[in-house]
Amino acid sequence: MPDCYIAMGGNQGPVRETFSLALEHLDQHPEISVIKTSQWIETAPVGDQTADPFLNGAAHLSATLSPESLLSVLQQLEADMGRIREVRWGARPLDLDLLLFDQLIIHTKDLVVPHPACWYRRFVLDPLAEIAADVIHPEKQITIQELRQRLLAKPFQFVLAGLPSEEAAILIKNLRQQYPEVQFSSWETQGSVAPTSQEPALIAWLGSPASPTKFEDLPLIPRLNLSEYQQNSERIVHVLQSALDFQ
Ligand code: A4P
Ligand code: MG
Repeated sequence: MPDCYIAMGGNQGPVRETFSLALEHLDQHPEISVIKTSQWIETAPVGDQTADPFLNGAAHLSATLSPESLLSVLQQLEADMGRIREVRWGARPLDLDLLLFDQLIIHTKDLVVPHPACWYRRFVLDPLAEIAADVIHPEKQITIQELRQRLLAKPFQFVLAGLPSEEAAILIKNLRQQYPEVQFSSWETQGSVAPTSQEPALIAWLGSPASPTKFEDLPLIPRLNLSEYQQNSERIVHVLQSALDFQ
C-alpha cells in the first residue's frame, strides 16, 4: 500500500482536539490507515495574516486511493472542521497538506506532490523528520532528515538568483535589515559557489525567461523557483521566515 505523509497545521480553536478528530476520521476511511503521527509542535506564525501561534504536526498514512482522491478527502475534512477559506495564509482551525505520496511526482493544476514547500519549511520538516527521517524526497533526491539538517547550518545562507544586479542589491539591503543573522548574497555577483565554501541553504530564483541565469542552471537541492513573487518581497520574506528557527 502506498505510504503517504501529510502536514497538519492550525491556529484557531481547540487545535489538539481538531487534530485528534481529523486523524480518527482519516483512520475510519476504508481506504486510509493512520500508521504514525509526530508530536505536535508550537510554531510562530509565518506571514502577517494572523498573529496566533500555530500547532503543527505530520502523519504517516497508508492509502489505497489515488492522490487526487486523497486530496479531496483532506479538503473535505478541512471543510468539516470549519475552515473558512477567506484569507490565504489566514487563521485556520485545520490545514492539511499532502506532502508525499510514495515516490510519485505530480504537477497538475490542483495537486503538486511533493508539496512544493515541504522541503524548506521548518514547521513542516521538523515534525516530518520525526516520522520520515530516511524517506527520500523524490525531486531533491536526499532524505527528509538531510533536508532539515541543511537548514540548521549557521550562518544561514540565502542566495538570490536571476535578478539584475541593482535589483538584487536593493533587495538584499532590505532583507539584511530585517534578518541580520542571515548571510545574503547574489548568485550572479558571487559567481557559482566554490565547492569548498558552505553550501547555500536556499537559492531563490526570481528570474524570468529572459534572465541570463536559468532556474535549471542552479544546483538541484537548494534551488527554489520564486519567479511568481518577483515583485512581492513580502512573499520572499515568508519563505525565508519559514526556513529559519521558529523558537
Ligand atoms: N494544492 C496543490 N498541491 C497540494 C498539496 N500537495 N496539498 C492546492 C494540499 N493542497 C495542494 O491550498 C490551495 C490549493 O493548493 C488547493 O486548492 C489545492 O488544490 P489551500 O489549503 O486552500 O490554501 P492555503 O493553505 O491557505 O494556502 P497555502 O499557500 O497552501 O498556504 P500554506 O502553504 O498551507 O501555508 N505558519 C506556521 N507556523 N504554521 C503553519 O502551518 N501555514 C500557513 C499556510 C501560513 N503560516 C503558517 C502555517
Ligand atoms: Mg494548505
